[in-house]
Amino acid sequence: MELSRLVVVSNRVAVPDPTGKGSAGGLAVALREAFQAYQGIWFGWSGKVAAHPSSQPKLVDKERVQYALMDLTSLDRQEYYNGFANRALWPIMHYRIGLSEFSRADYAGYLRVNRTFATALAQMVRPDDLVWVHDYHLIPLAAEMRALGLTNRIGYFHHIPWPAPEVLGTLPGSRELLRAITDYDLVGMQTDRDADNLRRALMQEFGAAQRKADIVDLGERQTRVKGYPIGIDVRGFEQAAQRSGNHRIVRQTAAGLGSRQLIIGVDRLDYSKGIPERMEAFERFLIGNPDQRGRVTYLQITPTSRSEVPEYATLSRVVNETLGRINGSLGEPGWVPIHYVNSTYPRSVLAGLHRLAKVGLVTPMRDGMNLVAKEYVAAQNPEDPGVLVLSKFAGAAQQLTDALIVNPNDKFEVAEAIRDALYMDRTERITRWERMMNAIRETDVSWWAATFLRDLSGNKSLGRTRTQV
Ligand code: GDG
Repeated sequence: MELSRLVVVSNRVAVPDPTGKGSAGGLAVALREAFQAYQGIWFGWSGKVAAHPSSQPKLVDKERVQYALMDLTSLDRQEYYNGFANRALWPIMHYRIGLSEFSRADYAGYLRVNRTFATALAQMVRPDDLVWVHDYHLIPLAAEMRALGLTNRIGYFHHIPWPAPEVLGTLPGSRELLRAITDYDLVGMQTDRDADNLRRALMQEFGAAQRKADIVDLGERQTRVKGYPIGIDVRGFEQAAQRSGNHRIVRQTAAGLGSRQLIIGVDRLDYSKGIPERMEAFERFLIGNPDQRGRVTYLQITPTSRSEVPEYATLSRVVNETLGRINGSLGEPGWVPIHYVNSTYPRSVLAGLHRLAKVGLVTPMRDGMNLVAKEYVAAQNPEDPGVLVLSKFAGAAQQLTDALIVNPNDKFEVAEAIRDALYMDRTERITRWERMMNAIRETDVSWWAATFLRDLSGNKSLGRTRTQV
């Protein structure tokens, strides 16, 4: 009998680069081990646009994994990716109703790309394969696969928040998306609160019953909806931080600091991350604590992202204005309060910079999990760890309760937390850090992938009627 294979589907596919170096993203690290247990396929968009893309993926075989890469048309990219996924769904999922721009054409493009992917997948997937779909770009994928007659076990993991039903309900098409999500056997969320939001929406919209704690019953089908907090490669990040002293950038940063304390923020340029709000909180801290001027430096590392989406261009302007104003009004010759860089650094450099920083500022307005919070903790020196200031609206706050938890909408509160972090004594820092480190070790990325896949593969008893597709 052939063993079941793992078929992963995500918007973008991380093909290992030929040098083997590359900066492996979280998902690639997470799946590396899963792909050692199961032989597999990783299917998704190549990131490329073509005038007449093939309906078949380009196949690349590497290290037991077959990467299956689809090109899109530029209209697909516009409607499916920039449009519905990133201009309509992303803001709604992050509770930003006012920023959500719905367009029927974009929604049609989103469904079209999901159908194209399902059609290509249907030709590759064997009956016993486990299919694991990732993120909001691909919510209707299982429904499209079922329509083509596939009865495989299909799981979905949602990397971003799932909002309260009242918020999701403002999005045209949300009822259809909810219907489509019930075509998955297992739906994973970052937190129990997100899972609860989805279960409540299904119950309200379709009168579904809750059979067990995490199983929603719609009569002919049952879907398990459960929290699986994503983790990081704790050991790998810890080791990278320990060895990071050799990196030029880390050494130069340490030398440039002298006796100043470093505060760090690392986020994609995204309005969900609360970057201008955080800069204003730091400004408030400097105004309230004039003795700290010239004694701290806040380094904000922010690779640009989604620059074709208008709201991101606006954010870029706002960040630059806020930064310029604060540095102009509070800076002095020889001291720049905020260093802001848009470069992308190797993970080993990030790990080293986190280790140098006495305070990690992770203050998103909303975040599914936020891996940076966990990376900051993993990078610390156990003898003299820094302090994490963490937004209550990051999924990570459910686990890292020993961080200084703040409401990012209150810059006075964040400013006080920065102060408390800088003045915290070493014994308290160590106690808090040890508890956080235990939490992230217990639920590291291997645990996450293995737990999800165990539940997905053991899910047969849920009783989807295989003929009703
Ligand atoms: C989504 C959800 C959820 C950042 N700058 C550089 C760099 N990064 C890395 C970080 C971290 C990753 O990117 C970002 O992950 P986050 O979790 O912080 O945020 P999103 O990108 O929004 O991710 C989020 C996540 O999915 C996983 O499920 O936690 O809530 O929004 O690993 O270190 N990496 C490198 N150079 C950089 O300059 N190499």
